[in-house]
Amino acid sequence: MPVVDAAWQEWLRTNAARGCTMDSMIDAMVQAGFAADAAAQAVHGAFGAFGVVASGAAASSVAAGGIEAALPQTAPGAPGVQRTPYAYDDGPVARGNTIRAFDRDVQVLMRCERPQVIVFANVLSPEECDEVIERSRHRLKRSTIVDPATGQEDVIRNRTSEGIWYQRGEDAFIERLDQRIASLMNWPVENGEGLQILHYGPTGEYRPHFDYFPPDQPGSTVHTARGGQRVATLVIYLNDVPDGGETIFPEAGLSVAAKQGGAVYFRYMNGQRQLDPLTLHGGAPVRAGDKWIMTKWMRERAYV
Ligand code: PD2
Ligand code: ZN
Repeated sequence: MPVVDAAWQEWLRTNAARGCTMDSMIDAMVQAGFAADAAAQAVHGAFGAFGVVASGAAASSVAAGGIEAALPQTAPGAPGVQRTPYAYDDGPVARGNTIRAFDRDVQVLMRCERPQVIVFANVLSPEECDEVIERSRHRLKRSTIVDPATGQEDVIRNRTSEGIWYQRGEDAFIERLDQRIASLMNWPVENGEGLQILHYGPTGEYRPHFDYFPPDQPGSTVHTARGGQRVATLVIYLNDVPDGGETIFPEAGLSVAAKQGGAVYFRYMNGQRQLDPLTLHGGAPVRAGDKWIMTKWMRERAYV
């Protein structure tokens, strides 16, 4: 069984401060191999230690089937203070079962409304996936994560993968992928960060987290200064993972299998600039083979 080491303590602290529910954190720890009572004890300790207000009403409404997203929103400067529930407005992605995305027809396999998640097939061809992998294989570096307190990027054990970034429009091939992805997400190409390629080996994982920058943490300012907050993510799978490696949404009970050329989209900022805590998500441990993904994060404004 794993132990609550320094990396887990950091995970407990940041997720409690970001407004995650106790239930979701206990679930994530149990998925990672902790006994339920040990997970509950660690999570309760984190909420006590960091003075975060847990909302029993929020947790029970989700357990009862998620009728409304009544999870606490975190007010700037006041972690865990309950604000209004996240309001689900219409997202930008086109309706229909097939979406013409710049130069390619993309199939919609599944849509979830709360949280807003869409699963696609055929975003990239197998040849394009292989080309991205081959271009990236020799340039990988151990992935980093943003420390919410300082805004600095650190290598930490919550994310066991290696990655590289491609600048937006870096060459004709990347430019075409940027255009297709922006068209599919129906968001300006200028608002996109560069594409990030990640490789996970056997057992590699990315523990549950939010892609948005926590609004109440001082370290976020340096990131939101360029283009504002992140609003939505597209994770594209570049290979088939034989076992494990799903993208998981523990609050929603959703799991998306990694199939080559397919993708998962999720949107977490609405028109009122609220952030959706149900988009807590992670990359489950790879149980066989390895896993390659390409990620696009979209911002509120042009990312320069
Ligand atoms: O590898 C994934 O499935 C995954 C899951 C959650 C990647 C990311 N987040 C990410 O790159 O933000
Ligand atoms: Zn993520």
